[in-house]
Amino acid sequence: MPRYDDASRDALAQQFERDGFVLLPDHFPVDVMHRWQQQFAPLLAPHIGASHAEGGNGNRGPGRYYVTLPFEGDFADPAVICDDDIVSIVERIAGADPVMCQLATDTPVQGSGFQDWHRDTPPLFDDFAETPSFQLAVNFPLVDVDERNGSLETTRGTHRMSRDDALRALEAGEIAAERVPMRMGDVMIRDVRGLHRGTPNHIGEPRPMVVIGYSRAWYFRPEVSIAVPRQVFDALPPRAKRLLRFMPKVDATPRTFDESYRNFAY
Ligand SMILES: O=C(O)CCC(=O)C(=O)O
Repeated sequence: MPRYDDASRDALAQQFERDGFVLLPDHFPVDVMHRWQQQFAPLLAPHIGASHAEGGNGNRGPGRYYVTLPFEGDFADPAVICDDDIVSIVERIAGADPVMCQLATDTPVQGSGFQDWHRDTPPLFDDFAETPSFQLAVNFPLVDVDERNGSLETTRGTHRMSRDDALRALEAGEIAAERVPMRMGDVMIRDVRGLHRGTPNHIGEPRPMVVIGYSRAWYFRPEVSIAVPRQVFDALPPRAKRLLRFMPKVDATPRTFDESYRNFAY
């Protein structure tokens, strides 16, 4: 059931334009998030096990793991991946007919530290940082998140600044660093050019944060993709099929993924 009318969606899109991110509190039912959490735990476990054997280095730095979700079952639930409020806000920000191109998780565990401040993508053009938004991340946590277990730290307005200008402004105290606590069910929509960093998880429980990537209709991200089993695709509603139109269709859900996606250079 949509929770926002057109005027509220417009207001959220305007807030996004200003800040580079927007929060939708209590958006997804908590029982749905619990189901995702339960199904995610066995997918994370082998990564932690393997990295423990190698000294605890995750594929995103110490104690930090990027894990792709298989596109099936709850992870392919149209009520989540093409939620009407979210897609309508994404369309207001990134134009009509967007694409969905990423379904994964970021999980710091105990032993993780502060990441370097970064953006997740370079600007479209060199020396011209201020284009409208073209790549968005929709984030939602599978546990309650606060300063104990690694809330995202971010900045407002830096999605429309060059990385160097944003770093300079942050260092000069002209813009503030802001921790974003989130509860299960909360959703954040953010421009991935906003300067941000992961923070340490100090407790013994992993802190999974789902990331769904949506981009402008014409934008292709070779570094990520979603392998969509044909059977799952065929059962999706038209809007979800449209979002996934450029994603590879496969006979069976892959069980291993290339998790080498990196972004620290930006
Ligand atoms: O997990 C987080 O809170 C942030 C992770 C992040 O920004 C990254 O790995 O690029």
